[in-house]
Amino acid sequence: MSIVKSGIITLCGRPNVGKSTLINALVGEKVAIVTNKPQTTRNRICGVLTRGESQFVFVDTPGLHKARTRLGDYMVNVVRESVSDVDAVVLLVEPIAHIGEPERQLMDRIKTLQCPAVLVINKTDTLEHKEQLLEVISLYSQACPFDAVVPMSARNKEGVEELLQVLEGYLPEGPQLFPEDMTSDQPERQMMAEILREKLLLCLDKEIPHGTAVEITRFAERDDEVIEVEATIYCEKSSHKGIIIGKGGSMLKKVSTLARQDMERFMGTKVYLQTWVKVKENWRDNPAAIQNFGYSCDN
Ligand SMILES: Nc1nc2c(ncn2[C@@H]2O[C@H](COP(=O)(O)OP(=O)(O)OP(=O)(O)O)[C@@H](O)[C@H]2O)c(=O)[nH]1
Ligand SMILES: [Mg+2]
Repeated sequence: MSIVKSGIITLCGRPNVGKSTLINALVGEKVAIVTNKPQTTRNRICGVLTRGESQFVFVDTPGLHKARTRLGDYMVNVVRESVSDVDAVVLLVEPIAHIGEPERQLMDRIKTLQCPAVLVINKTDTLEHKEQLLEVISLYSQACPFDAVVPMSARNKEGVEELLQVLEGYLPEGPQLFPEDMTSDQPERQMMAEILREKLLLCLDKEIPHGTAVEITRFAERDDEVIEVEATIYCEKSSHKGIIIGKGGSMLKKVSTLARQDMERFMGTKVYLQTWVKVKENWRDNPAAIQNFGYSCDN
């Protein structure tokens, strides 16, 4: 079937609201890493869904927050650039009848755009009473003229089909933008780095995982189809390095094993992963380092 409708749809919202969970549910594959820690996503990531005559290009963005580092400034800038001239915008919110600063800022921005805007109230599985949902809907509807409101549980994949049907109605006529079988614009190398960063976020506490960056220094397929991946984990302090490596290397082993298993699932073949840990002091405030780790403004 040939594509007759296509469009770009940005997902935005505060950190940890479930944007990356939603993009994975929409695309039907894991294209973005998900953790229980805020500020997981650092870059703009495209997820592509092609079905019937339509092609959706979803843009996952970092959670809008008050930046405290230059990396944070970069992330906030990614949000600003992504919530712009697109075919539709989806604002994700928690199922709480309170409008916070990130929501206020994003709604101000959405009001200036000429495209349809959808409010997604996520995590409805956490609601005890249905009336709470009505309160949230009424509060946000008064604050911003949304074209549609979709309550959902992205994690349980409830409401995802409803959202797709709403968004399909907003897709303009347009050509195929990506190959039919493509689900993400992320190169495999970058996905490997993200998977490792996800495991660091999951396994480490406090500020340490937020100060890590991953560089893939080797990515090569051997004749026996095993993929060799070499990765360097950067952290901000030598005390952090010790924690990442752990007693007798136990933490690094745990993180690397979890990452390798996910990499193998993603690549559909065996992966041989080697990891190193290095210190790059306060890299999150160092523009050259930020750029070097792939967080550059023309990304
Ligand atoms: N209960 C519940 N939890 C959810 C739902 N959707 C996402 N989560 C959880 O919320 C947490 C954050 O999810 P992410 O998808 O990483 O959130 P995000 O908005 O991409 O976060 P940042 O990248 O940090 O901005 C994870 O622990 C998810 O499992 C949902 O529908 N219900
Ligand atoms: Mg995310």
